[in-house]
Amino acid sequence: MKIEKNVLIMSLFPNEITQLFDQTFNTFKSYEQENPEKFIESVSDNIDAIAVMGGTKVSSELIKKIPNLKIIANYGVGYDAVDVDQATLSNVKVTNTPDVLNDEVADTAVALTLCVYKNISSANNFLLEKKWLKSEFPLSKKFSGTKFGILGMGRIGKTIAKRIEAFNCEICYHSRNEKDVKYKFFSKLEELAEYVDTLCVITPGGEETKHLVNSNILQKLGKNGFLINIARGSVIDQQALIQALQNNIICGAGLDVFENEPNVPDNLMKLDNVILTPHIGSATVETRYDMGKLVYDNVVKMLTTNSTISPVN
Ligand code: 8YV
Repeated sequence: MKIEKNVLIMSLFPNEITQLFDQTFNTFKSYEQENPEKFIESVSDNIDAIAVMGGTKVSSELIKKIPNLKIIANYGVGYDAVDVDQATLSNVKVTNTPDVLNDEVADTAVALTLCVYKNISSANNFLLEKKWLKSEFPLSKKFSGTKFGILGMGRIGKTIAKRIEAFNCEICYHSRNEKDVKYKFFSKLEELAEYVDTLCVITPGGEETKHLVNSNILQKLGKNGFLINIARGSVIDQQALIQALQNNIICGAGLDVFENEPNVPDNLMKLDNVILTPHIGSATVETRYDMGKLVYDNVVKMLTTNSTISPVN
């Protein structure tokens, strides 16, 4: 099926998805260009749709520059890098990729949690460096049976909770409103942090949640507490976190996202009580295909029927 519409692809998608776009539409790939901005300017009059990876900025200036734009299809559930207010003003639909990544991100949250409790990364290095020949690896901390706090009880939060139940943990959460779930609700994040052993952050990014986890919350989490972040770097005051980790104000952290990624501060990388991963929460072949397919399906639906599958505005 060929649809005579023009799609601006701003980031690298899985090959099968790029092929689908190429077969269906006229595509313009700004991420392949030496000067993406200049390239977008040269084609902007013709563009009907944007397909873009979450995290790549779609500013109000960019939206205003594309007069026929109908949809910005965001590849990711988080759409904090898209200026949704401007899109709405310009009558442009924004879509995201909810649900298809719940399992994957929840799996990553569990993996980070177990890795940081059991010190898996250091244990791996210890063996590779042949230190086992001389001594035993230091004992780590037991995770099963601890108190597990979730900041954000949305679709992914619930999927994480389901998995954590298997570890016989007491599960608690904080979110703006109490949810219809069986877990203990804390209306104040501070009180949740004080109560739990692990605080797992899975709340949307953006101005509303900026630095929600600050030095005060880290103090409350305390010297036996662990912080896991698979949401957005912006939710945590990264400087305060580094200080808390350096001074044993908290015990450790598992971080998949950072404030100015892909830049990660050296003093965070130097710590041995952290496990750091390069924003791989949803990054498997299977899940990225499903996310990419939803991006493609949203674009097709919008440009053929003027409706979408997963709108955010
Ligand atoms: C993606 C994510 O890695 O869905 C999200 O919000 O953070 C991740 O699944 C990111 O959006 C890039 O596609």
